[in-house]
Amino acid sequence: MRGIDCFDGFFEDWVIENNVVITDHWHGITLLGATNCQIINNTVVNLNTVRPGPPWIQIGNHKNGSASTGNIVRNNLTTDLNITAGSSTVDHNIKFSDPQLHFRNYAAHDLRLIETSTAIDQGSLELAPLIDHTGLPRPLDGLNDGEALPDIGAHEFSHPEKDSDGDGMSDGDEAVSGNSPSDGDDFFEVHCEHVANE
Ligand SMILES: [Ca+2]
Ligand SMILES: [Ca+2]
Ligand SMILES: [Ca+2]
Repeated sequence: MRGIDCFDGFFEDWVIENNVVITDHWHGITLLGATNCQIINNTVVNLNTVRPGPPWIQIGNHKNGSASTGNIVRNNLTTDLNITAGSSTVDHNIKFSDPQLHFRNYAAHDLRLIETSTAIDQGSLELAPLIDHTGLPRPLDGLNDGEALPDIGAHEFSHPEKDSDGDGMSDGDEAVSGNSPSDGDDFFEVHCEHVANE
């Protein structure tokens, strides 16, 4: 089965961001005939190791041979890239083969990043979406080194100790509880009141 695959361009000014594509075909995200499109902060992984695949992010010529121009492919975590020369600005992408190096539970399709992933804080701020695939704010300081930068891929890592908004809850805990790690007025607390018997 193919992913986000569009073969009959021209596609103009499309923004494809924050998608998680898990497929057993070459076409993870494909635009054939693209003008000024943006493919940013997506995660594209292989469903299995059987051919066809592994899946790629592709920008190629229109099927009539006309060139694609002015596109941007950035901050993507993908098993392959297939970008026709001259069609696109291509930067801050990671091409990987071993999913165990990046994802919490690849077998169960939980593609949130693990703390040791080299994708954390390695993205470009330029045109990066301000939330991730799950709605978490982006960028977060996933390395806890004082600099909040976007991660590569669809998911932003929330550090288990970093407290970006200073509300007493770590980014990691806020991601679990469903609070915002960038809003100091949004946090989770339990109030216990002692009621004495009279
Ligand atoms: Ca980050
Ligand atoms: Ca916090
Ligand atoms: Ca908060």
